[in-house]
Amino acid sequence: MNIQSVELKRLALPLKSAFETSLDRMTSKDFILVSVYDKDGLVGYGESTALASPYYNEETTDTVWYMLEKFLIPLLFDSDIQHPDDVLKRFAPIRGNNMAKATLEGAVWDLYCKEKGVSLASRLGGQKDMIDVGVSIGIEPTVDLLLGKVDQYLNEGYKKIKVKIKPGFDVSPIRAIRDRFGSDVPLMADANSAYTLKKLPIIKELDQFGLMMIEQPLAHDDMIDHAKLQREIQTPICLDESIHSAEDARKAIELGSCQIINIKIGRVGGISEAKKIHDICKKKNIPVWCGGMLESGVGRAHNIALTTLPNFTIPGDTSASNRYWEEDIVSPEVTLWKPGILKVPEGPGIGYEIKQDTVNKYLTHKKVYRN
Ligand code: OSB
Ligand code: MG
Repeated sequence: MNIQSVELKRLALPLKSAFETSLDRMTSKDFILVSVYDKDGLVGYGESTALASPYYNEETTDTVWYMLEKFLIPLLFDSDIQHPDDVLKRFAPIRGNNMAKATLEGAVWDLYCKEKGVSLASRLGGQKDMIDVGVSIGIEPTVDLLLGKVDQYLNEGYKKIKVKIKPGFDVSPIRAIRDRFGSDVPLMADANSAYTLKKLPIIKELDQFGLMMIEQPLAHDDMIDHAKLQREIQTPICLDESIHSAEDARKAIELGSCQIINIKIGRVGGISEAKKIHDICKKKNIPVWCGGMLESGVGRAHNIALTTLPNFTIPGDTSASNRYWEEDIVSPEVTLWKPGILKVPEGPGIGYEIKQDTVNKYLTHKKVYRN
């Protein structure tokens, strides 16, 4: 592919409103935008999905920058890359740091598709020209404020309402949503690992609400207790934090730890690995959906392309730009085409342009590396 240079830009993009989980409270997204240039001046874009603090997983925006500069960019420059799948193979000797790896790999996928003049979605084998999407709502200060947000997003047509829960903010908000909006609302809860099997009675109460699924109720590194829990409840368990690779997915399915998997490109180390997980789950009849990490339009564009694969049968967390930002860094912004539906862009690569003036407005740090 003749990669000539890599540029890292660190941005701090303010969220419209704070996003709180059982782990953390975020008011802006601090991330790295990576641009990979080839000899013809074509450019591929990627975005780091790590958060500023190591509470969701062990990576942070600082560790991603460090890994890119110290190890991953030098490895990319080591010799020519023929295909984006080669990137993760080359990174394989480095343990972990999946979000750092995926940042660069995503940019190489975009560049590769632009060189071929095809969209990322079609190159991955995607067959949809539109995707159903949902919305992930953080823990709100009161149940009333949460109900207001649910109302707003249902009016916008989002096809899945995911609410964050934690001990002390679980049964009451879920009951309130069911009481106000009825049992037909496609509703799920994400605990971000906030429970243990000692809280089984609470989880059994949640089991009464006909939720689509409960996401990552137990420890981030557990598969055994999730399997025990799945045997105790009807609601499907969906794993997020526990799945870092296709091998993890295989083991979780074999153990019965989940019935659904949330695929996040960053968490699993890139698009090539995400596609492998998709394929394994498809074979085993485990539906998947695309999770999110409050990405800007660049990360969302990669998520949209991935979601066009056939086993993404459950609406993901890829919401429109205006759910997160006053101003996104892509043009056109990600907007709902019809209620709860995003159109898959047809242009080459990720199919969105970058608004450089907006990037520069939120830029905090920048560096260029030459091959
Ligand atoms: O657990 O899925 C999660 C955001 C940050 C960290 C973890 C999670 C999330 C989300 C947001 O749920 C999904 C999105 O809208 O990007
Ligand atoms: Mg989650």
